[in-house]
Amino acid sequence: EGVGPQEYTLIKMKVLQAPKVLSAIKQPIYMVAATLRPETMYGQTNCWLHPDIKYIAWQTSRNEVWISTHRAARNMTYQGFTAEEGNIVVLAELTGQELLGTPLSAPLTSHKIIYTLPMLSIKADKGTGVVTSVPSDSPDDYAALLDLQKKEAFRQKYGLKDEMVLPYAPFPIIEVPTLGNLSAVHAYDTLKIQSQNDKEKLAEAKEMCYLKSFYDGIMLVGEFAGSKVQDVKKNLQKKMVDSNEAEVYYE
Ligand code: A2H
Repeated sequence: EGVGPQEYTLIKMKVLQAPKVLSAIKQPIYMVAATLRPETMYGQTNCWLHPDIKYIAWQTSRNEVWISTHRAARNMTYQGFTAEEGNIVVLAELTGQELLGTPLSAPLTSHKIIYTLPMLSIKADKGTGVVTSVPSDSPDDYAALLDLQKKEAFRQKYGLKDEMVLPYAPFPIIEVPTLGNLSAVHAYDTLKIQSQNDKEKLAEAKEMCYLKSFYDGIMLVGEFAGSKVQDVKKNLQKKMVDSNEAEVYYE
């Protein structure tokens, strides 16, 4: 990591039907996912949580309840997200496992409903512990989604219904010269990746895609279709922030 804080876009993914543990909460509830790629939100197919990580539902300063790790909530209380600086009002504590299969609505994606699914490589000490999934452009996301789609036993282990997983294929949102319009799928296939556990190859795939997509990627969808990714990243971040679908977060 470089010096100084990293800027993330926090994507607000609205809980459409709260699991029982959260049923006492009457305010709108959001899972907040930290991303470096706000321009890819057109391609969201699901939200990732780690089954064993502890999350909290906490009170923000604006009649909304957010779900993240405690660590992220603490950082956010120093960035104006709570009524009182440094003070977290915890409404519930839960594991990722308890939140799996929750239906959400997320900005920009063409899917009306997406679901929370398990990803085992999520780190508790980065971002919010909530990760939005864009399998067209993130090799990690594609690998984890394919694992769930290929293995019925894996879906069953986490109590997931087929309809939460099987209909969600990656779809083209960014054209990357030499990698095509599904760059993550291209990298996955080229490197013959087998699963989300293929750490080394996934790191290679990320390298293959990341900078090329940032510098040479062209948007294929949305109001900035035809523009370069690097020219519209900020505009798309601002558009979501202005419509209360995202925030800027530092850590
Ligand atoms: B990115 P950096 Cl399309 N654990 O968003 C594991 N991964 C996490 C995480 C956590 N706790 N928090 C965030 N991330 C992911 C989109 C995306 C991302 C695309 C392509 C590449 C990419 C959709 N997923 O990241 O270590 C999030 O996934 C490749 C680096 O802070 C976030 O952006 O650099 C990125 O990793 C942040 O990683």
